[in-house]
Amino acid sequence: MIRKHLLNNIYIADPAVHVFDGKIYIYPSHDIETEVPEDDLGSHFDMKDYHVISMDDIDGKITDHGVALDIKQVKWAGRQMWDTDVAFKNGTYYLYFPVKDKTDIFRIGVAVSNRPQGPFKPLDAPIIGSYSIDPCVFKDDDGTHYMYFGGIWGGQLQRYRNNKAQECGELPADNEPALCAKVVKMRDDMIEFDEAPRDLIIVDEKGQPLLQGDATRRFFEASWMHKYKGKYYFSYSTGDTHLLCYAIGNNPYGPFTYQGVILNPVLGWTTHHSIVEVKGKWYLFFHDVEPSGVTPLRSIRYADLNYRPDGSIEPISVKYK
Ligand code: FUB
Repeated sequence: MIRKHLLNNIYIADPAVHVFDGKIYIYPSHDIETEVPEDDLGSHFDMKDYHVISMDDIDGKITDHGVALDIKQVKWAGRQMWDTDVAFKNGTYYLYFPVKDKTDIFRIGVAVSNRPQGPFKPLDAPIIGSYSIDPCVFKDDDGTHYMYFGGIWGGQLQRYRNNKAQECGELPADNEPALCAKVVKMRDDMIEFDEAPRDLIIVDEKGQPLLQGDATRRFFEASWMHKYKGKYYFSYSTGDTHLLCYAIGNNPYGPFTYQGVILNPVLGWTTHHSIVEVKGKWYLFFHDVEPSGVTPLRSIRYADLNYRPDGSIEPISVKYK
């Protein structure tokens, strides 16, 4: 079943969803009306703060907890607060957020709170060695946390190779291996990387890395990781082909083998999601622009996510009137 949109007095997108203390917390981007014209770099996504939303239960009461972090609190920030995620360790909630610094380069910052709904206090500088967008922080069963991140085009991932900024960052040619999302183990204190970010390689059914020209399967942005029956499911958006896809691996670093589509194109240019288990049932949270009808003003909804007996996911399609 695909539910209606969560809230009608605020535009929210890029849902990262977690269950903390038995309650569902949604950490979204907060879309706002803007005069900035639309372009391929996503300049029209000019967000300035984050709200935290909670749900007492699936289909339960929804609460908007208000501003949890404002760009004005972040000393090093320039503009555009994009997709965030939150992790919990030893009594502290860590909010990871990508924002452009004052030189217009995306970095990933950290803000902390002792409550899941915030407010969050940002640290003075971004994570050393961080770049690009869309952090997702996954806790493995042994308690180790890994960050998955990256996004091409406006997400600036094409500007980097081997974690170093290039003089002229360009996408690989269509017949070359696709640009990869990144995966990195978090340090014990959760505020820095514990190693250099690694390429997250997605291979096809023959074990060959997906190519850049394989636009309906290669990575674009919106990383999410979840574990199902001992396997690691990496899911992501294909961006300009508007699909949410997934690939399966045997460990947090991969390689991951491409499996298929989770969500067919929704209304709006971007598609972005998270997958969460609540009381033994699985859900896909995602956004579309059905309420507003315009690209930069998105709204979150969710659907039941069903696994087949072989562990594959039944693709979801939203039917619009
Ligand atoms: O919300 C801004 C950007 O749009 C996100 O970072 C991308 O994943 C896309 O949803």
